[in-house]
Amino acid sequence: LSGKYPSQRHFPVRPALKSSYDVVIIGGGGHGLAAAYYLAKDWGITNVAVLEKGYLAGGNTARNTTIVRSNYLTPEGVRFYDESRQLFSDLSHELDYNILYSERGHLTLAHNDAAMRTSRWRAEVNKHMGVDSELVYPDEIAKICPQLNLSRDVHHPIEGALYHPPGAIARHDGVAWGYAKGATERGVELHTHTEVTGLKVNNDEVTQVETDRGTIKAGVVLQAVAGMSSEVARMAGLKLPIKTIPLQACVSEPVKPYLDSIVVSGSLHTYVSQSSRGEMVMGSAADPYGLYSTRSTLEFKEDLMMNMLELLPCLASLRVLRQWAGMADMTPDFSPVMGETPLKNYYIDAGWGTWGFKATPVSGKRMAETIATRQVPDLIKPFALSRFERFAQVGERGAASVGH
Ligand code: FAD
Ligand code: PYC
Repeated sequence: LSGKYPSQRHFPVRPALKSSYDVVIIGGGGHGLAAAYYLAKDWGITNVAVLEKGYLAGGNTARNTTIVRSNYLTPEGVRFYDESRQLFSDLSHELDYNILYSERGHLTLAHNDAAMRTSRWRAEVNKHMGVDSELVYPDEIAKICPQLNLSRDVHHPIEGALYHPPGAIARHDGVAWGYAKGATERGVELHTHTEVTGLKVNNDEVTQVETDRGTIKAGVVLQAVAGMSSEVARMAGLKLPIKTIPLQACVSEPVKPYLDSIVVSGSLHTYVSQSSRGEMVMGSAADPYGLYSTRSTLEFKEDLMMNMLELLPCLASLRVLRQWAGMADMTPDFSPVMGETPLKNYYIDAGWGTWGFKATPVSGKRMAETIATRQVPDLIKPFALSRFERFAQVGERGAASVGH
């Protein structure tokens, strides 16, 4: 590693903070970094600073279970997440960075009539929108995922499933690092360990961004801070319909490739996939209380394993290697908040709750377009903050993989 990058392999050393930028992005997670990348690449806007209070992408991007799918419930949601899935499938090539994108097939198990009905509903909406999803029954499930326990002699027998062949996983850090590398190579400045502590507002515009390294001016500000969305928006005088709730996950010790499919049971509050390095990546329902904390609990692990072992008894002898939590910014309709705010130069990318990793490419691309053109693209118009005043919610609760 010679002269150009003396102490870091992928990224330039953190520069001094300038007094002003055309665009300031608050939050150096996948979404903020993707927006910076597309601003530079698609629109030639490179006088951009990404401000990240911790280390690069150490928030929910580092903590998620990397499931990518577009089997949503509403046409607005399906269209949006499918654009992201398509961007994901070519992202290693786009970024010249291997994100280990791996199509596995995604099974959402149904254990009762209500879940079968929602699965059928999702399958029909998906097919209508050109997305590959189908309702399958136990004989087909046995062929897709022979590891599953399809016995009727359990608490909650599997009645069927929504099968979504393009469902995939990816290397979460790789996605953030690839976008960061692509952005900095084009001139974007990355300021890690730089916390935004205040926002000065004058005449419906943000005039100054205060940080623990000094104050800067910005032509446009984008907030992309996930679990801290309400707190940062409050600095700009905005109140969001968002509640922050911890979501926990864990991984097992790594084993040889064993489980191809991504398996989700909303009713049993359990999901699992096997990562490219062999760990079983497992999660459960969101914690039952709002909290700004990334501590993890024994209760989570016990509840998860109780149900997991009913679905996949073969995992019984695996040991848990790591456990952690992230902070999910939950909206009432389980859809994101994207686009304009009542402030003229302040844009928002929030409300990603338990579902936003899969949206990293599309949110970055479409928020960059919004900032560059000052026009909200049709694709993200349904997710405007103003929908909560217009009674125009985009209800995706039935397609959230984890219970809430
Ligand atoms: P983040 O990666 O959290 O980035 C926001 C950044 O803002 C953070 O790095 C934070 O440090 C920074 N920040 C906050 N405040 C400030 C400040 N004042 N100044 C400067 N910086 C600040 N989604 C899926 O699609 N599929 C999944 O399988 C999935 N599984 C999940 C599992 C778990 C356990 C969790 C917690 C979430 C999961 N999600 C999943 C949701 C997904 O992780 C998030 O929606 C997504 O990562 C949000 O990305 P982001 O870039 O907006 O946020
Ligand atoms: O959105 O698919 C998802 C998901 C799975 C686990 C957490 N989120």
